Order: sequence, then C-alpha cells, then structure tokens
Amino acid sequence: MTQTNSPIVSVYTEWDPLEEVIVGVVSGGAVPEWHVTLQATMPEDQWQFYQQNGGKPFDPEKIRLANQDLAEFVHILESEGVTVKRPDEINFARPYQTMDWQVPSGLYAAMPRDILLVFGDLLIECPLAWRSRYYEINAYRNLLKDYFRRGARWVAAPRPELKDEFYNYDYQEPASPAELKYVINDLEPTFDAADFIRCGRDIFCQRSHVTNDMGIEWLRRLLGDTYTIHVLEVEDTHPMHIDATFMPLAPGKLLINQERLKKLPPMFKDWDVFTAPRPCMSDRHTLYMTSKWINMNIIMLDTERVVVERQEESIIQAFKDWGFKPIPCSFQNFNTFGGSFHCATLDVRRRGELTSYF
Ligand code: DAV
Repeated sequence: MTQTNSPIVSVYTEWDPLEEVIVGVVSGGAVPEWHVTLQATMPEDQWQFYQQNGGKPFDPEKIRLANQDLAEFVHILESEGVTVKRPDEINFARPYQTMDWQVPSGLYAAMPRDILLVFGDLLIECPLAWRSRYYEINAYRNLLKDYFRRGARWVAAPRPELKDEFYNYDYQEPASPAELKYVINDLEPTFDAADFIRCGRDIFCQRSHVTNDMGIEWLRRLLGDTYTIHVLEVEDTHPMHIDATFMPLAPGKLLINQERLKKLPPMFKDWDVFTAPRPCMSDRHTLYMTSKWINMNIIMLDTERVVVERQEESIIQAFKDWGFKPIPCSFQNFNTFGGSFHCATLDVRRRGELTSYF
C-alpha cells in the first residue's frame, strides 16, 4: 500500500482552500418508486410524475441538459485549480431486493454530498433512509478503494434494514413546521451526510425526513471528543438536507435561510450572519426533491471564491456586496434533479488544519 505524508483525504471546514472534489453524475439515473418518503419531501406538482414513472430511466433529454451544466461546472473547478473526480456511471434502472422488500430501481449518483461524510482523513459511508439509495454507494467504490490505497481511513455506518415499520405510512403534510412529524422513526440509525455541516471542531446538523436521533447519536459516538455535534432548530415543513438552510462561508461569516432558521445557537453572536435573498428561479422550472432555496446551495473554493448559479442574480449581487468573489455557472438543468453545487459535490481535500472557530 502506498501512503504519502500529506493526506490525500482531509476536510475540516466548508471554506478551507479546495484542492480535490468529487462531482456527481446524472447519467444512469432512474425515477425511484413512489413511496411515503418521497411524498414527505417532493414538491406536490411532481408527485404524479413519480407515481407514473417509478423504475424508468430519467428523460434522456433532461439528462443531456444536466450533463452540459455539469461539464461547465467541472471546467470552472479545474480552471480554478481544483482536481475533479467522478463516480462511475452505473445503470440504476434495475430492480433489487433485500430479505424484506424490493424496488424496481435505484436513483442516481448525482449527489455525492448525501452519501459520504468526510472528517479529516476519515471517509464515512452513510446509512441512507431511502430504499432507492441502498446501492448508490457502488458508484463510489472505485474512488473509495483508491483513496484507501493512498492512505485515507474508510468506514461504513451500520447498513439499515429499512423495513416497513421504519416508515410512517400515515404521514400527513404538516400545516406548519410545529406540527411536523418525521416520515421515519428511531428504530435504527439513518442519516444523509447533507444534514451535516463542518466548522472545524463544531459540526452542525438537523433532524429531518432522512436523519433521525439515533443516526446523529451514532455519529457522535464514532467521532468521540474531537468534535462537538450541535443539532439546530430548523423550521421547515419538508426537512431533508441542511445545505439550503445553513451555510457557513468563512470564519465568522454565515449564510442562512431566514424562513427556516429563526434561532441560532448563541455561539454565533459575534459572526456576520447574511440572509439569502429570494431565489430568482421561475416557478415553472421543474424541481425534483428540492425547493428553490438551492440558490444558497453554493460551494466555497476558499474564503472568497464561491460558485453560484448564473441566473440567480439576487444572490450573485449579494455575494459581491458582502465582499465575496462569485463565479457564475449555468446549473438550472442540473437543479431539476434535486440540488445545486453543494449537493453535487463532495469535498475530498481542503488545505487546512483542525481548529475551533468559536
Ligand atoms: O429545499 O432545502 C435542499 C437540498 C436537497 N438535496 C431544500 C433542499
């Protein structure tokens, strides 16, 4: 096994200078089977599409357009000096089963942010709550083995069973965030990596329709005393992934979604807290599994450079006003698949040390 002195995998924050990143792929993606977990997180105007198309590949034209966006994004990252890796393109439009259930297809490998968590040199495979994502990690196996060979540490969370009793099949849309009941329970640990955000020794997360208390506690015990996990109080009727709600930009600088985050922990009292402006995206644009607030789902290349959707003029101007250097990139066709730049990436190496910012 070859090991180098400088770590090949090393991430402590969302803002240290980015050296290497994984960017997802949409090719091979399939429409997941309709399920109560989709009902809880999917914009209602998309329900019918999912109810009718479960198990089929996504529209090739939508995939072609999203691939154009991804190509522009990869080009920008490489031009800015970042090494880009991609998961394997695998065909998710295939049925599979466990001893307890079966599905007609998987989903995609478009969102590496959801499936892997990196703390320092440790890669963690996450226990995802959706049956359609059970084998998604296979698209990353070659990358994981390569990082392991070059010295990274690699673990997987306990693989969840995802039996029927794990889900609340009586799930009802809440009238307000206070009435929210999650679509999963605490029978076994599950979490999506995108419900966690790193600020050095402090980690911020939310409970959501995919991340439960047992999942957060599993991660807390794995990480031990080196890190402190803080659970944020978020007001969201469809919580899934914290990165369109809470986004640290640099030491002392935080971007928030004011509609969802009304209470911040007192530890942020000396930070500049910026409020994301309303998104510019048209209501007519198809969005699966996400709201338009992905205008704030950005990726920091360092404490100044930030990749932003080209048509989101309100947040581009805001970033300039706040003293950042926005880099516009077309990404609306990718956005359709349920996320933006933060979702579509996994930071593998950022140049920085483990420290406390509070
Ligand atoms: O509307 O908060 C966040 C990103 C989904 N992967 C939302 C979606």
